[in-house]
Amino acid sequence: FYLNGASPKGPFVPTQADYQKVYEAVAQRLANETDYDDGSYGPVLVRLAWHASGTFDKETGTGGSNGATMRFAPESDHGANAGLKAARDFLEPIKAQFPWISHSDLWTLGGACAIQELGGPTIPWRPGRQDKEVAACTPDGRLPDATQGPRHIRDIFGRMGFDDREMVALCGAHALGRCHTDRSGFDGPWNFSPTVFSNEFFRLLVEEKWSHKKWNGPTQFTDKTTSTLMMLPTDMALVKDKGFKPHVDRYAKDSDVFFKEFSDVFVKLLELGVPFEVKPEDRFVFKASE
Ligand code: HIF
Repeated sequence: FYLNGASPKGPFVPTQADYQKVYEAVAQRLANETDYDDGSYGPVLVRLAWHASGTFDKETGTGGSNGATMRFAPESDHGANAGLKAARDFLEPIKAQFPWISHSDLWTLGGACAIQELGGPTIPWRPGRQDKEVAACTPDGRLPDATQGPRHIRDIFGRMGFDDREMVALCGAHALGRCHTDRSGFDGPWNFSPTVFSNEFFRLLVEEKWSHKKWNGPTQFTDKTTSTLMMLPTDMALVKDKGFKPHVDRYAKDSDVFFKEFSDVFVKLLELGVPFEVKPEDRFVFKASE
């Protein structure tokens, strides 16, 4: 018996076609498992890929997607990661089907797949991440706190190596999914189509009137027109801050510009701290489902 798809001929070396098969298996499972949340695991897969990557610290080179240390406590129990077990469990049957792929590669590929399958831009992706042991778990506090303002956003994303424009572009991913009171304490979706990737997050930020939600939960904002949508304090920071606002306006106006800039910055996020052998120009562009 041979581990990880190895054969008598030697170790199994997956090709782009093998990774495309993993992509298709994730896409197929996304299409089948519609009995979850707003009808798709896509948003929570994007959140898993981001929380696996967003622990990166450029000073020490620690954290990032290389390692998939969120498999272990204490990282899996960090408050910011509440609810991500749903995403990790969703991907386990895929891991069983393709045992040669690392969890770290699978979690990031899952995020790229979800963005593409939900109608977003292509997210070119390359393999090369290796799972690490529990000792590589990152300390709590590396992921952002939604109750904070612009300085905190710059502290957290600056630590990963992003500039203002990139921070705003990333934030457009809040077009997807929703907040859950039993996970973060916040409640509701950012727009009316939480399973479609779009620039709606920016359009609504600019065009809607937002006021404090009257409730017993943490401070969040609600739209004047329907009182069903939400913005986090960190989301509102993007329109209040002079450095961020011009980019919000650009993305609200031009979906193509947002898609392009978002793709570049999400690719960068998923690759933070990974020692790749595959060159950037050889990234795989997965074919999305019809
Ligand atoms: Fe989120 N984010 N995020 N986020 N996020 C939540 C949900 C999602 C922040 C806070 C929250 C990014 C940045 C930040 C997604 C993707 C990305 C929730 C709700 C909170 C509180 C969790 C829950 O209750 O289930 C903060 C403070 C961020 C820094 C500004 C990224 C850019 C937008 C990096 C990003 O890609 C996605 C997708 C979800 C929806 C998950 C779901 O289960 O539907």
